[in-house]
Amino acid sequence: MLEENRPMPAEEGLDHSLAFLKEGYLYITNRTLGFQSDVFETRLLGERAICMRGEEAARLFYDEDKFIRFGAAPKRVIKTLFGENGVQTLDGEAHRHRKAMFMSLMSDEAMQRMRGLTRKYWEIAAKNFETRKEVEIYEEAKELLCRVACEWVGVPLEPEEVREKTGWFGALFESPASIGITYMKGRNARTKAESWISGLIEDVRANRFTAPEHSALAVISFHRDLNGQLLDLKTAAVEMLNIIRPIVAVSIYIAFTALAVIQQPEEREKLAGSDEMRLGHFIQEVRRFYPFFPVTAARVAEDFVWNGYRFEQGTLTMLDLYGTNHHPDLWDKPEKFMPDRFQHWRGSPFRFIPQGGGDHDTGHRCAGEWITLEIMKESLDFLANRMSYDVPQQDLSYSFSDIPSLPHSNIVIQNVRSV
Ligand code: HEM
Ligand code: MYR
Repeated sequence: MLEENRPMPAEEGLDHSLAFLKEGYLYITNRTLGFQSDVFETRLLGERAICMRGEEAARLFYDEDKFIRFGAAPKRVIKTLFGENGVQTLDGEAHRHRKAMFMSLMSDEAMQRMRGLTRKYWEIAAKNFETRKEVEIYEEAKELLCRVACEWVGVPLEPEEVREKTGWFGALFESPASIGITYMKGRNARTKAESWISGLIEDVRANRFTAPEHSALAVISFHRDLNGQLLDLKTAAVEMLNIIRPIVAVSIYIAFTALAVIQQPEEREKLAGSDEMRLGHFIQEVRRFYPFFPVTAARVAEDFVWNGYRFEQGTLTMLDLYGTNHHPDLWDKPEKFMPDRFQHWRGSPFRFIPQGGGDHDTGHRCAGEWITLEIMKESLDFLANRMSYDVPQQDLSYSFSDIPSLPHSNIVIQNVRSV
């Protein structure tokens, strides 16, 4: 029986932001175990905060009548990862309208183009790897995806620019949960990247540069908001970066995919025929198993009671994505890497949420989830089937405190040969 109003399990103390940074991906899980509750209250970033995990919590979190995004993302995340006034911060009609702009870019043809571009740049990269003693998969994947991303969105990129631009995009997603130099690199990268892309959008609008038809550059440059106005230049640049940056960030998944290929020889064998379904199950398990996007944040829209717990208007609320993907009630042997679990998986918008849950069009679920799958399947085929290589002794561990996490060695391979 649920009482009408029961106290939410609560962590005492003035602030637990440091514990959050220290325990990282496991901070929420650790407390749900202690409290024996998938929802608890704490204090983070100087305010009261509710943390939740699991399918029912996710269903609640994505109820737009109950939670909004305005003012939810921490300032440091806005200043590095997201940018100001981007789609992540919008609610209601304004959100749907902006989100439709993103989803209009995700046609079947656009998916196939992404797959083809990923293959093209992996083929070039693999040839290049053959000429080198060893390469770091993570660093190479970032550069490769920087080329893929720019070509896919219609942004011209000269070969000599690749290193600099890759550095900017990487800094945007490597910095949001860091302090000191790493964080400052993220801030600087945002200033530079926004200014570069704003210039390009200005050129497109003034007809000095023709964006490829149907490209993200064309669509975003000429998108009109609900009042019929073009986006201001900065916001348009923020939204361009909301596509380019996360494509480059798939490099983190590629590093973890490489780790799984190295550590799971029996699973790798099953990929030998490059069967699309097998590749698909493997990368789904990579997205479920490895820590990447830890939590997403919203604020309570209006007071309500859920399972007897009071949610007060304005309260910061974090949904644990990693913890939901490892929830023992939702997954058989959650801490084992088992791609075959996806063979009979029936799908659910709130159980498997590495890139957010709910609906792509109406909610805040990741706009790039499908292109992520295409990039990952093609990259997995290269890592498992289309290159041979040696794996020297190195530190393949990864930390649950580093956000985002990454295998410590960045995955070094040697003697690469195309097969
Ligand atoms: C939103 C994860 C790749 C574009 C999100 C959210 C997560 C996420 C967790 C927020 C969900 C929420 O707050 O409810 C990831 C991960 C990726 C990835 C782990 C792997 C690298 C991509 C790609 C794109 C993309 C390739 C390219 C278009 C977006 C956009 C949003 C978003 C535009 C905002 C959606 C909204 O607020 O409505 N992503 N994403 N992401 N993602 Fe991704
Ligand atoms: C992207 O670039 O959007 C995709 C992946 C970036 C992951 C970076 C991990 C740090 C996230 C901290 C987020 C806290 C949100 C409230």
